[in-house]
Formats: sequence, C-alpha cells, structure tokens
Amino acid sequence: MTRTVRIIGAPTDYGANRRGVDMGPSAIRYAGLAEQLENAGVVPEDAGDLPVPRAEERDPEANQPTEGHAKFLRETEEVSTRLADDVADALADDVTPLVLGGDHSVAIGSLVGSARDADIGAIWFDAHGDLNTPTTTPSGNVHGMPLAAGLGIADFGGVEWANAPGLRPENVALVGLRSLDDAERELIRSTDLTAFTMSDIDERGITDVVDDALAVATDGTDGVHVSLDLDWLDPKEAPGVGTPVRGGVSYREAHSALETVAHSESLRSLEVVEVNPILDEHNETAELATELAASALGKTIL
Ligand code: B3U
Ligand code: MN
Ligand code: MN
Repeated sequence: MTRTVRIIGAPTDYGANRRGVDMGPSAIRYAGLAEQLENAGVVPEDAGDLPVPRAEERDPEANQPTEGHAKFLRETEEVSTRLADDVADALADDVTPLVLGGDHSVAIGSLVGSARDADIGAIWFDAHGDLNTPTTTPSGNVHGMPLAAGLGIADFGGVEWANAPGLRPENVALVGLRSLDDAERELIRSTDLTAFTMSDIDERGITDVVDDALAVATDGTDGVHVSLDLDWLDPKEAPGVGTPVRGGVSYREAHSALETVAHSESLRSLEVVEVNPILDEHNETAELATELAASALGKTIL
C-alpha cells in the first residue's frame, strides 16, 4: 500500500538561542519537499504550520520549573501539546507524520505523540546528546533537552506533557555524537541508552552502526521515531544550523544512514529540525533536509 506522509510544520525558535530557525519549515517546503516525497513514491499531504507566537511577544522566564532553568517553558508546553495531538492523529489515520522544525525542542511533541498508543524506539541523528535537564543545562535552551524530556528524565515540574511513557531508554540509540556535556555523558553511562559516536562511525562504517541502532530501536517496539538534527552533518555540508560542530557525517554517509532506515521498514514517525535559513548558504541545508527525508521514506535511484 502506498504510504501517505503528513507534513506538520512546527516553526519554533523557543528552544534555541539563534533566531531564524523558526523559518525552517518554510525553507524546507521551498526546497521542494513535496516533489522529493513524490519521488520517494509516497503521497505527501501538507497540514500546514502549527500556530507559534513570536518569541519577542513572550517572556522567556515567565514559567520556570521548580528546579533549574528552561527558557520559554510555557510556550514549549503549548507547542508540544498541540504537536503531540497532531502526530498521534496522523498515526491514527494510518499516515506517517513528518514534522518540520523549528528547533529541536519540537521533538518533545513528536515523541509524546508517536508514543501515545504504542511502544516506540527512537534513533537520534545529532552532533549533540539533547539529554540535558533544567538542572544540568549549560544554556537554559530546551533544544538541548528533548530526549531527556521524552524519557521522563528532565523534570519540568509537570512531566505529563513532556514525557513519552511508550519510549524506554533501552530502545533509544544516539548516532554520530561529538559534543556532549558532562552530565549527558554521565547519563549515557549510567542508563540503558545506546550511543554511537563519530569514532564508531569512522571505525565501523555508517551502515553497520545504523543497523545496530535499528536493532536497538525495533527490539520489542511497534516502530521507530527518527529525529534528524541537521547539525548531525558536517557543517561543510549543512552550514545552516545554529550550533555547528566540526567533524560530522558526510553527504553520502547521511543518505546511506537514512536509506538503511527505509530498508528496515520500521519508520513510524520522522522529524527534520534545526534548519536555520538565515545562517544557510543558498538554502542548501534545507535542500539536504528534503533529500534526507526522501531517503528515509524510500527514495531510490533505480
Ligand atoms: N549541549 C548544549 C548545546 C546544544 C545542544 N543542542 C544544541 N546545542 N543544538 C546545550 O545547550 O544543552
Ligand atoms: Mn538536537
Ligand atoms: Mn544538535
């Protein structure tokens, strides 16, 4: 049966410290997302963008957790709650949700929605761990916390909206790590999370590593949520991101990884995040996001 993909734009920048990432969904659509998805043999359906009030109209400190610091927490809760409903509705309609960020805080809504009526695994393609909490964060930026939130580790003082009970650490694999804070490293060591660094990819090759990540994420689950932060790629390939880190995966490795995801036929929900058109060169990071989404959804050359 042909897969239908519902595009859900989440134009936030609450979780990042750089303006511009809120224009990500628009840049990704402009880069030809619908056409790329048709080339992948799926039927795209565009649900438009979630309403997201401008950050300038809000006070980032208005609602703080009992302990620690998390900027724009109320706004993040509003967007996450709506996004979780939209993602869950898509899945209930037998449609694959494709969330366009926005900064990576949108992953809270994606994870919660994808895990609402199911046990899910998650693969996190990212230079960063996104495992900070309001008490460990060096920045207060929620885009450094969504995986910890989904796992119920980050306590925002009312975890119901942020915690995805259907997601367990033993079904989570982080791939391509090269920038971790001390507390994140500690957390990875002390839990059942699986983490592959760039060194693992250097040593073993991307397809082997992604095969292992898929084995982790599919073990006893109903499907896999793939979270693709464009800063996973080397900044030479993806310059349009707020927090670039040298030494990321190449263009070929990225495609190969997402093709491996497609072959596994386990993809349940997908998101592409952190595309910042203001920092981009000729929209190439947005184009890359569309191409990689198509690869994850089964695009082949022959
Ligand atoms: N770990 C740092 C930096 C960071 C996380 N995610 C991004 N940057 N994009 C933090 O602020 O939590
Ligand atoms: Mn991230
Ligand atoms: Mn990142």
